[in-house]
Amino acid sequence: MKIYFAGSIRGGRDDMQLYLQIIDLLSNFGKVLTEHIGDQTLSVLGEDGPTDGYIYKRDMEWLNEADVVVAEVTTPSLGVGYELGKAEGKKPLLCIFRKQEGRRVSAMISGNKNFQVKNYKELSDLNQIFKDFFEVNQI
Ligand code: 6IA
Repeated sequence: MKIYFAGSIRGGRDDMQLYLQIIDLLSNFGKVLTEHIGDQTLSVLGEDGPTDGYIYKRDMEWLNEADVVVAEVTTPSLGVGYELGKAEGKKPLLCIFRKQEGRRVSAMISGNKNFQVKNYKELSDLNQIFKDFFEVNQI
């Protein structure tokens, strides 16, 4: 099972620690192709070597190769929204959103029946959400 995990980079790195833990949890269900999303050395500028063109091409290849896409959508990110749009209708998608005061998921995601959005409060809630998702979408 190849998993494409999407999370904000230039959209904001507030949840970086959490991404790291989510990637760890997802590794129990398959190979996470995008482990760098939780990379603590990656700042909001996301600059350290490869060009943006290289990153785009590599990520699109991984997205095509992935069996499923799991996106953390609490921190709004243009890149994550783009990835979700590209994958829509092609592979199973799961969006996870940390419910909190003053934040709502974009209607372009929550209003789209192709996107399964699951709310959670803390990391421990995710295990069951992932179990259910991967059970239904076994490869
Ligand atoms: O608009 P954002 O930067 O928030 O978009 C984040 C999403 O786009 C993530 O889910 C990634 O899959 C992808 N993405 C955007 N920037 C990068 C990036 N930059 N590296 C990998 N994926 C990215 C810095 C790379 C660094 C290791 C040289």
